[in-house]
Order: sequence, then structure tokens, then C-alpha cells
Amino acid sequence: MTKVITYGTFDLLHEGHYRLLERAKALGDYLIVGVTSEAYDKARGKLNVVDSLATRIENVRKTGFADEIIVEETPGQKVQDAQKYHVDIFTVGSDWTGSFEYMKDYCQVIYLERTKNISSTLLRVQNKRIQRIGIIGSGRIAKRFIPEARLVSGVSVQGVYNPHLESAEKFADKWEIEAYQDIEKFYEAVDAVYIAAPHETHYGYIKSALEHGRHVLCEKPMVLEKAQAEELFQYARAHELILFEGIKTAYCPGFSKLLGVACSGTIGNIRNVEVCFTKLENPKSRELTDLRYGGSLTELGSYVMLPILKLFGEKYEEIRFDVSRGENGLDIFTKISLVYPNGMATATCGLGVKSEGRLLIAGTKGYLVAEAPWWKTSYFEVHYENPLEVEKYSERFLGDGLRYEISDFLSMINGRNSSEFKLTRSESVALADMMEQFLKAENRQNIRLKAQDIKGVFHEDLGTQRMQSEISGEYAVSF
Ligand code: C2G
Repeated sequence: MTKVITYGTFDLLHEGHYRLLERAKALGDYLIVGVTSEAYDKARGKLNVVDSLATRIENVRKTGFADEIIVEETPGQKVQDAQKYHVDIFTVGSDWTGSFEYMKDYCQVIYLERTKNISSTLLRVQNKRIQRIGIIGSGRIAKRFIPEARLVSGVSVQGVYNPHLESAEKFADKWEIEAYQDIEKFYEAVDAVYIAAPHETHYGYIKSALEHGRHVLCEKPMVLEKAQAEELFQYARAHELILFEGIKTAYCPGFSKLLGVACSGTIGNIRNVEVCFTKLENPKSRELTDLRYGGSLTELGSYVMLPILKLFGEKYEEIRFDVSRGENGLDIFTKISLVYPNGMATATCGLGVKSEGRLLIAGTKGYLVAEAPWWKTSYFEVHYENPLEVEKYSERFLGDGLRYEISDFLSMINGRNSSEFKLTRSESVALADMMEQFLKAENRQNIRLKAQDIKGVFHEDLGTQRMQSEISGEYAVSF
């Protein structure tokens, strides 16, 4: 008798799970299915599991493929089970290819092709709670989205759109999803989109996705003009769609904890915020050569402005930008100084100058400090007048952190608006306003002329060319 074993959460049981179990059963005579316990899913960082363990077990039982169902409770259990049940074959979907090579010491390991398309008709009938997401853009950020999305229950990444089919196909092959060049077909296949294309294309893509009735999660900076942000939010609201700006820090649990402590009164009244995020970038990268939309502020400004907006609000009295430029005139290091009625703030970001990345919040009774990478907040301290009095706080930050924003996006779509406060619409509008003011003050037309004078490094109409050609290249800072 050939014994086969497979594992999974099997939340909101769908076609992909069903087909996996069907083929797993066909590999042998006896199928054991390990259903993950709530505690185990929590420990491995899987978010948003909706069904209880009892419901998930019952749903697996109802498929009729399992001869025996067990509960998976710990990471080391697979090895123990293989020995305990005298397993011949361990199988799991191909999204896990390579992850279970260690099981080869105990049994044969077979990765079964994952189901690419969870069909809408089946979902509508069986379960409406799974959101099919499509990705616009196929570069570095998009690449990080998929493994993170797979750890959020209730989301199925269906496909990727890129006007440049070759880039879309390369990406789709790697991640076993569909590639689309035709945007209409792409929208038909999804309920929501994640936009990970260059900044200047965001407005157009958001508008078209909303007009097709799709929810939108857009990478920061969502748009570069205040009026555009207002228009898009208004449209989304009027059509009962979710438009969500993806600044991952805003959704990470450690950052929420930090804001909670800062506002709790423990450090008194907040009077000063100093925040810095720098990342040395390749001088040839898009970020440091795109004279229209590149530079440190468009790339990192959303992160450094976030704690300031959260703590002081959107109504500053003064804003000033001080800029250090690279040879081509682009800002490689930028300082934003803000004055509020009851406080002040400086936000610093850099792609060509390195500094200490830190978030420092000073109050009338003490200060809170989070060191780099504070934007992936996992640890911070509160200090008082007495240097020996220090409170230490820590919080988990899993993987690349994108799973938190995906999970919150999903909750918003499903009508649980409990995370709306993490990055409000008016905060997103304020960010777009800040970008607009900066780009206007910079007068990028001038930079272009200066750059031509300096070195002739400017490629005529770089921005336009990029929009017309592929959107796959290097366009986002990796950190
Ligand atoms: N699956 C699939 N096609 C999909 C979605 C999932 O073939 N479109 C497969 C997965 O690869 C997995 C099984 O269905 O083999 C269960 O999927 P999940 O419930 O998402 O569980 P998972 O997080 O993949 O856990 O110890 C747990 C295992 O590592 C798998």
C-alpha cells in the first residue's frame, strides 16, 4: 500500500485545494492530510485565516479524498509524521518547490503544479470571500508581493499585466501565474489589482482599474498630485471600491504599537520628530537617472513623512525642502522641515548620501527612539530624564512585511474597515500634496536643462519612453 501525506491550511476551501487533494490521493492508495492548527499558522506568519480548524477539517473531509486527517501543530512535525505513519510520498503544491527537500531523507517528495486560476464562477458559487488579485508591473516590488500574498489567506494571485508581454511572461512563468498583455482580459480575470509600476504611471492605472470596478492597492507614492489623489478617492468611494496606498510601514504591527506608545502620554506632549531613511542606490539606477520622477524624495519621502503625519497631522504651517544634488541635478539627499502649531519635524531621505536611519520622537517627559530599520518596526525604546530608566518594546515583523498591508487591504474589501485609520485617505492626499509641492519647487524642467549643460546625461524624453515601453525594469528601491 502506498501512503501519501500532504499538508495545508485549507482555509476557505477552493478549487486549488480540491485539485491538490484529488491529485495527491491519485499518487497512492491511502491519503493522510495534515491540517494546520491556528497556533501553527500564527507561528509561521500566515495571516487572515478565516475558518476555524474544525471547519477546515470538515471541508477537507467533505472532499472525500482524505483517508485520514491529522492536525499539524509544529514545524518539525512533518519529519515525525513521515516516520510515524510510514509515509511513502510527501506532496505539496509547486508554490513550495524546493522548500521540502529535507523530507527526501524519509520519503519521496513530489511537488504538484499549483492551480493558476481560481475560476470566478466556482468562487461565486462556493465562496465569495477569496479575492483574486492581479499585479500591474513585473519588477522588483512585484516579485516580493507573491510570496507574501501566499501567506495571506483569502487572496489568490491570478496574473500579471505588463504591456511588454515578454516581461510579463518571464515573471508569470517564475511564479506560476497567468501573463496578460491585454488589459481588458486582465481586468476580467481579477477582483482587485496591485500596482507596482513606475510612479508616474500610477494615476492612469488606478483610474482605469477603478473604472473597471476593481479594488486597488497601489505602491507608494500613490500619485504625485493632490488633485489626482482627491479625484481617485472620490471616485472609489462613489463606486464603493477600495483604494489603498501601500506604504508597508503603516500596516506593520510594530509601527502601530510605536504610535500607540508615543501618543499615550508617557513621553508627554510631542514637540519634535526627527526621522531619517537612506539607502545608497546604484548611480545608474532608474531612481538616480530619471530626471523627471526620480530622486530621493519621490522614492523614500512617503516613509519619512508617515510618522510625522501620524503624530502631528496634515496641517503644518510651513514646509521647506533642502536638497543636496547629484551631478545630473537630481536630489540625492533631501531634508523636509515642517513647522506645526505645537511642534516641529524634520524628515530626511537619501539615495546618494548615507546617514543614520532613525526615528526620534521628543516629548515634554521623555523621548521614543527606533533605530534602522524603523520602517520595518520590530523594536523601539522610551527614554526619560534619568538615563537608567529605559522601557523596551518589541513586536514581530514577518518576512518582507507586505503581508500586513495585503491583509488589511483584504479586510477593507470585505467590509471590515478596522484598519482604515492606519493610513487615512486624507493622509494619502497630504502625501501627494507634499510630492507635488516638492516637484514644483524643484522645477524639473530646469533640472533637465542643467543636466544637459553638465554632462549630457539626460536621455531625451526618458519619462515618456519608459511609459511607452516595458514597465518591468528596476524601478523601486530595494530595502
Ligand atoms: N494550492 C494549489 N493551488 C492553489 C492554492 C493552493 O495547488 N491555487 C495547494 C498548496 O500548494 C498546498 C495546498 O493547496 O499544497 C494547501 O494550500 P494552503 O491551504 O494555502 O496551505 P499552505 O500554506 O500552502 O501550507 O505545512 C503546511 C504546508 O506547508 C502547506
